[in-house]
Amino acid sequence: MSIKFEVLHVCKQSGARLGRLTTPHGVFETPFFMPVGTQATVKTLEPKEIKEVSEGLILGNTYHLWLQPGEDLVEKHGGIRGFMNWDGSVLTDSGGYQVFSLTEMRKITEEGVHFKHHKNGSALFMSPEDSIKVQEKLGADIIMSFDECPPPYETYEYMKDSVDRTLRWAKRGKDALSTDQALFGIVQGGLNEELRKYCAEKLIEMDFPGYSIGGLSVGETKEEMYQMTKYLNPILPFDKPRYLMGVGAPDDLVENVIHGIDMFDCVLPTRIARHGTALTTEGKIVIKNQTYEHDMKPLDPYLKTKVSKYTRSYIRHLFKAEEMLGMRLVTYQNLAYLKHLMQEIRTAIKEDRLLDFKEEMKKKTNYFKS
Ligand code: PRF
Repeated sequence: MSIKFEVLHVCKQSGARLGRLTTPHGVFETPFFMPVGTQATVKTLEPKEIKEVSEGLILGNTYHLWLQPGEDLVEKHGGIRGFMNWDGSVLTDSGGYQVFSLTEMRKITEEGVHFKHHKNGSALFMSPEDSIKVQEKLGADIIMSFDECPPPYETYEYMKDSVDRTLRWAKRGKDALSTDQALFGIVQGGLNEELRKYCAEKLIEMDFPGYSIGGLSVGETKEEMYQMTKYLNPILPFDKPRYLMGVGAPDDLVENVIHGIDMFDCVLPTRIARHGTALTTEGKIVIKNQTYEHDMKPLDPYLKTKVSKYTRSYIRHLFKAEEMLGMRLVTYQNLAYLKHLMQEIRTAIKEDRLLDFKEEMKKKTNYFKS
């Protein structure tokens, strides 16, 4: 196993954890946020810029790279890192979630999932072993078990079968692994606490180097999500990293860190950037709005970065004129803001004042208003 994790401090006010994760490609303070680089690129940014606005870890997607350009070509470049010229760390998702969220005509069998290509409709199949073999070639430091992510309001009977299958798939993936990449188990079980506990305990018996929480932020309310991370906090091993998959809105980051989460990823900051929504220390702003037509301030007056030299007025113009630079600048800003937020969260944990920090953030921003 090629990662190391230590909890360095527990916030006396909130119970949040400050830790250190060491991978073959760096040492990272937790909790942290990973930008999403689905196709071996964080959309619009060069690796040098990704470095500036991240902690040094990104997420890649097995599903997409398997389909295009294929794992063998990526392996020929020395994995995702060599392919995209990234010298930081990479985590890959297993494809489980993408198969369920992007594709239609799925048929789940014990062996794996039959489904249609999300663009050309061709017939495809992926098993837990296939996912591991592809992830070995993609070469990430941290990889994920192949899981099923069912909708949150499925029946108990469906969820129980699904969790049992996800557990069998986790075991098969673990047995198939032939590298020292760190394979995480994924806790599923929808909104049912009993099933979540059962899933977590069975995965813990299998002894993974880290545990992911899947099946959240898939249509349930924020309160339901927070309730589940709170519930799982004392069940998951204290000394292993916990990764909440696909969650990354500013309020969700703070709330879930309080419930013991160490790692996050989400397409939200980069996706909304391309539609002109900026995340700033003052809150969310929709840059295309008329309000910004004559606004001479930078996107984020309180966070100095290389995009601070442009006015809101100019960036609004770029979006109105459909110029690509607009997307790039807001992407940079949004990731820079999340990096800054996670840094502030870590400092607040260190100083035992994360609950105070949350209250200040509630007052200063619009992130907690739904
Ligand atoms: N499983 C996997 N990846 C994921 C999820 C999941 O449940 C989610 C759900 N938020 C995001 N990404 N494998």
